Amino acid sequence: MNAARRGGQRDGRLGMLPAMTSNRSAPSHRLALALALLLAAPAAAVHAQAPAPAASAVSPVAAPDPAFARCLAGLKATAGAQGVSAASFDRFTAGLAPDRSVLELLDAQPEFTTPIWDYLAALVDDERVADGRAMLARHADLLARIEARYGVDPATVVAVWGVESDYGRVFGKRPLLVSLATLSCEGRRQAFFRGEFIATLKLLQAGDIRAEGLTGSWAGAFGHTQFMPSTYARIAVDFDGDGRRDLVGNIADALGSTANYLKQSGWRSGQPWGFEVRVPAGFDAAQAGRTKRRPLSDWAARGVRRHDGSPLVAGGLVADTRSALLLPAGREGPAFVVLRNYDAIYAYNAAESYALAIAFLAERLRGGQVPRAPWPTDDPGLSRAQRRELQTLLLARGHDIGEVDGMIGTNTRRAIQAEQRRLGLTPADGRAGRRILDALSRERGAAGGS
Ligand SMILES: [Ca+2]
Repeated sequence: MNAARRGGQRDGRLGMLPAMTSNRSAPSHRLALALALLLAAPAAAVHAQAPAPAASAVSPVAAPDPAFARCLAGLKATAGAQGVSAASFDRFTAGLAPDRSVLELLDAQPEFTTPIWDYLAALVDDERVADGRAMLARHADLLARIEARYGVDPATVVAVWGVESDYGRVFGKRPLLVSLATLSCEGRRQAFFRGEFIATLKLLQAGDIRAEGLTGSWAGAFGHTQFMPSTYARIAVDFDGDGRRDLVGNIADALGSTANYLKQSGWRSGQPWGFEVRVPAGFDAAQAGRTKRRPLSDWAARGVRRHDGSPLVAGGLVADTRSALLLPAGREGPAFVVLRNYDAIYAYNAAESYALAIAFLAERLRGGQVPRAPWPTDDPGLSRAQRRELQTLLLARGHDIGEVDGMIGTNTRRAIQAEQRRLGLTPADGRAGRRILDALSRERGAAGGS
């Protein structure tokens, strides 16, 4: 559902800022929010000192802004042709002024890359598992009705919710219409964002959502499920039957719509997303990849086994079940065979790290554990609790990193880098990993004991 987020990630490394993809051609979605949560206050902080984008020669102080006003007038005509009344348009755009900081985000290049194990350590941590189990219990009846209608199991639906908005805690802070109007009138994706802006106006006019306090990610994903507006228009359902499709204020609608999205993306009821496997010595890594699909029996013939040693073709799966093999961190890391339901999750947000986070979180919500094989690193990633612990240690060392929020932003990275240099740790890359956390913890423990 969201179209705009998620960084392109290859070879187990994740770009920090989203590449834009079309919602239509690739029903992708919104991971920017998750990324922003994890990786930092990315852009605003990172690019605060960047030169102003060349495109905006206009003053950011938007008193009378004739170019923007002309653009809005054009949008009014286009929206009118699509059924948005003049009265609605005027009402929802009254006083609208551009916020050009979103243009910097649109053009931002990733400043850091993040290993997949860092991404997963924060998205699938003990807190999110505990919170998710609480949600499974609290909404058990609702989730059972959703499963009955769409065939998607409760753990998967709740896992998407947990990754998208931390179970409704984080919707994005930017006024939605401001961001979308700005991106509709300036920058390099105007045609795409005009569609999203008009889709938002239609949702407002229909009464599905309310304009007051409507916020989202800088690129326009919003609500519990972080759908882009056009995805919302296409996929959202009024699950509680009150006449509105409300993915901002109504959990039943939000979770029902998540399940509807997965169903529309080809979800197979009763099938797993996939499972962890072992590949034989000498396995050709070039065979791996989500789109290199083969019958399950082909992988078995190549010596691939489930991680527990049992055969691939089992548990309701048949020899010609379509499947692909993933090596998210290369041959030295965990391996997975994935099925159609993995593709359905991937459709929600086209990033491998994102789809794996959903799959792994769902697995843990069911009481399982994945992956069992270790990631190929001697400096593992940190949970959000560990990130907060690291930030607390950095504050105690006198670094000005703002508040302890578990988000690794530019200031935290710089502080980590300074500490890595002081302690002689290499590489001094500013990455928040176990090694720097342990080193600072030990040091403080020793200081406290003396
Ligand atoms: Ca409703």
